[in-house]
Amino acid sequence: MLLSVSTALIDRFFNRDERALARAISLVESGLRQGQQLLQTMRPHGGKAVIIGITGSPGSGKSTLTDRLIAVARERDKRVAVIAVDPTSPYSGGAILGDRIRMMRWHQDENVYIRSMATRGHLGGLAAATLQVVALLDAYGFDLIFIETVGVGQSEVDIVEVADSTVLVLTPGQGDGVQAFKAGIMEIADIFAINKFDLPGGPRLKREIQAVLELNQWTPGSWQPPISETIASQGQGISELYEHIEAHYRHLQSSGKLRQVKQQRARFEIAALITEEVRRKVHAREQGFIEAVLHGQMSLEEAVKELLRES
Ligand SMILES: Nc1nc2c(ncn2[C@@H]2O[C@H](COP(=O)(O)OP(=O)(O)OP(=O)(O)O)[C@@H](O)[C@H]2O)c(=O)[nH]1
Ligand SMILES: [Mg+2]
Repeated sequence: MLLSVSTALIDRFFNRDERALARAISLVESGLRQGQQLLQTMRPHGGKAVIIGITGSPGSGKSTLTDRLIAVARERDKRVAVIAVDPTSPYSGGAILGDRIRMMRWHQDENVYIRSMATRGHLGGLAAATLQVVALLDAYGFDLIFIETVGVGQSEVDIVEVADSTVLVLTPGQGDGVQAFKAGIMEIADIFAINKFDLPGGPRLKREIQAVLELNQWTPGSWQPPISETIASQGQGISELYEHIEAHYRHLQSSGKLRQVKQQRARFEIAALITEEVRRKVHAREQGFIEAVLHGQMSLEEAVKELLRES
């Protein structure tokens, strides 16, 4: 039997009942039909939130920065949600607990919502699930949604694909600048935050980033990524970082790029679901089909066509 979502849940959601939000998120995360129905009901009410990706290596201070950014946002009376994508990396074993404790102080504030996402068992993968949760948080009425995730490219959520603005957090003295350059992740930053500026090597890292940025050809009206110097643990440089985020959003609006970013997000979400669907189909195919491909009786192209044809 196909259960439909109760109208009571929807009413409570729109009345900003946090438990209804949590329930809605669980339903969406579960990948059940009900979750998708719910999402469909909520989605038209969204589209207003600013989505900010916070990324950088493990331990660079992303959670501490996010916590400080929440404080600035609350001073400005913004409603804030944070999605902490559970790191899969072995270094970050205790990170989730750390994040919880750090951000615990927001527990009593009904305008702050913090949620971590587990890395497994999502319809369409973690990236799609994260986006679906973002859509719910947006519809619920959060003004700012932060997504914290470790690394770029290799990570399960490609933050560039999903955020309006990406803040790349680098730290001095660990060759972070060089590594970021080598890994080709400099381009993903709309804003740089050199965190732990209290440690030696901050100015040097800043010069390295500037040198790389200068290699780019700037056309009039293009966005030049600003570099913030922050000491998140002491709350320094945070307002400036916040202002850079606001400025970038204004740039997206005035240049018409915001629309492109949103379209890109929808594309990503659709593609993630298709990928998952196709993967499921491939794994469900009988041995004969797979053997035919293996022994060259059926070309890869034919196999793909056949899989895509069946619905
Ligand atoms: N010296 C110094 N330490 C900092 C600064 N910001 C954060 N830290 C410390 O760095 C450690 C890691 O901070 P987190 O905010 O947990 O870093 P993270 O990037 O969220 O870490 P993961 O989620 O595990 O990748 C903590 O012990 C912080 O107190 C800073 O500006 N200076
Ligand atoms: Mg963290």
